[in-house]
Order: sequence, then structure tokens, then C-alpha cells
Amino acid sequence: MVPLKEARGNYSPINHKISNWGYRIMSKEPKIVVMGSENVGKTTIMEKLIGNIGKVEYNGTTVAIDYGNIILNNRKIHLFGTPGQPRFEFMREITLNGAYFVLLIVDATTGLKDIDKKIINTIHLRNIPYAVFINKIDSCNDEILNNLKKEINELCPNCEHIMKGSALNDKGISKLKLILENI
Ligand SMILES: Nc1nc2c(ncn2[C@@H]2O[C@H](COP(=O)(O)OP(=O)(O)O)[C@@H](O)[C@H]2O)c(=O)[nH]1
Ligand SMILES: [Mg+2]
Repeated sequence: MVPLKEARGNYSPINHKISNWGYRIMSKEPKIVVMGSENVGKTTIMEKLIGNIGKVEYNGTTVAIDYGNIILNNRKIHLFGTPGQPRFEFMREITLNGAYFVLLIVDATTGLKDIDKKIINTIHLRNIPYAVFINKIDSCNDEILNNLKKEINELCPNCEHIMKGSALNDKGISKLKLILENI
């Protein structure tokens, strides 16, 4: 695991202002991009965090950008939820411009898909700090969950947090809020 200070020192100045000491300067209104493949629970998590959000769906699936904001710790945090289908890669790329932090949602019942691995690669290439939330733990067993955690640990050495929960059952949401409060 790279120490936070060193990791932060490497972030691209295009997206993140870096102080003279190599620390990332806290954004007053951080833009967080919620990513992950289709059906993992991105929209549900945003709704649990924020309540009513603006969403564009076709047959229940996000086909543009979900949006909502929340005040945490006196900071207005903007959340942009991206669509997860392969054909919307261009939208994910656009949404990542100016992103302060990425929240990657993974589905415990399906594991990491190719799209998720592509997304992880993109986040690494762009040097954006991120956390992973493993969702739907209500529907998977401990062995699957532990193997998934191992896989994520290996693929995401610079990831700031790996959380787990179940958006549908409000599990892990308050911890997630706490993490977002302190990015
Ligand atoms: N079992 C289970 N289902 C969930 C959970 N969170 C979301 N879902 C369901 O997964 C489906 C996809 O959720 P959605 O938020 O639309 O996913 P998105 O495509 O990533 O935005 C919906 O039917 C949700 O009700 C969870 O924690 N557990
Ligand atoms: Mg959605």
C-alpha cells in the first residue's frame, strides 16, 4: 500500500491542485463520480446517500448521468452516477473530467466484470483517488466475498478504502457517508 501522502503527491495537477508539500488541496465542492458496471447498484446507493436524485433511465437502467448533491461537513458534494454499459464508455470518460474522487461500486453476486477492470485501469491512468464499495453482500456468501476482496486488493493497490454493504438494506451507507465526508 502506498502511503497516502506519497500517493496524493502523484496526482495529476490537471484534476487536483497540489500544495507545495505534495498534499492534495481539499476541494470546497468536490465532484465525485460513481462508477461500476450495469446493475451493480449505483443508482440505489446514490438514492440512499442523497434521497431524491435526478436520473435518466430507460427500462430501469441509467442511460445518461444520475446527479445529486449532499452537504457533508459543511461541504457540498456533487455526485455524478455514470451508466455502466460498454457503449457508454465515452460518457464515463467525459464525466471523469475534473473528478476529485471516484466511488467504484462492485456487485458481490457477479464479481468484477471486464467493464469494472477497464474502469479501474482508467482511474489509474488518470491518477484519480478512489474507493471501492462492494454492494449486495446480502446475496452472497463469505467465501465469495473474501475472494472478491482479495481480487480487488490485488487490482487496486492505491485504492483508499474498500467497503462492503447492501444498499437495498441500508448496510454500509453510513460508513460510506463518513468516508465521503473526509475525502
Ligand atoms: N440484493 C440486492 N439488490 C440490490 C442491492 N442494491 C441494489 N440492488 C438491486 O440491483 C438492481 C440494480 O440497481 P441499480 O441501482 O439500478 O443499479 P445501477 O445500474 O448500477 O444503477 C435493482 O433491482 C436494485 O434494487 C443490494 O444491496 N442487494
Ligand atoms: Mg443506474
